[in-house]
Amino acid sequence: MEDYKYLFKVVLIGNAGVGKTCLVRRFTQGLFPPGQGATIGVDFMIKTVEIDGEKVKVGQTIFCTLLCI
Ligand SMILES: Nc1nc2c(ncn2[C@@H]2O[C@H](COP(=O)(O)OP(=O)(O)OP(=O)(O)O)[C@@H](O)[C@H]2O)c(=O)[nH]1
Ligand SMILES: [Mg+2]
Repeated sequence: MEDYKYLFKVVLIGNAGVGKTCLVRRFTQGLFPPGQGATIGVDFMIKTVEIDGEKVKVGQTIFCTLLCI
């Protein structure tokens, strides 16, 4: 059994270049990546936080660029 009580799956969608990857990396890794390149397709990042003594996993964050032809 995994070591968390709650799991939140977040889907982050937005126009290209609005800062989705930077926002998620700031949240999960605590850094603002310089020169962040465009994401092709989807990416996943996970972070576990503790709220009121309970472990909460914020995971399977998906951010993608939708290419419209
Ligand atoms: N000034 C400023 N620039 C930002 C901010 N967030 C992101 N950027 C810049 O905006 C550009 C795009 O950021 P990304 O996080 O790659 O944007 P994205 O939405 O993931 O882009 P795609 O993967 O192409 O869809 C990068 O050059 C970042 O450095 C912000 O809060 N302030
Ligand atoms: Mg991106």
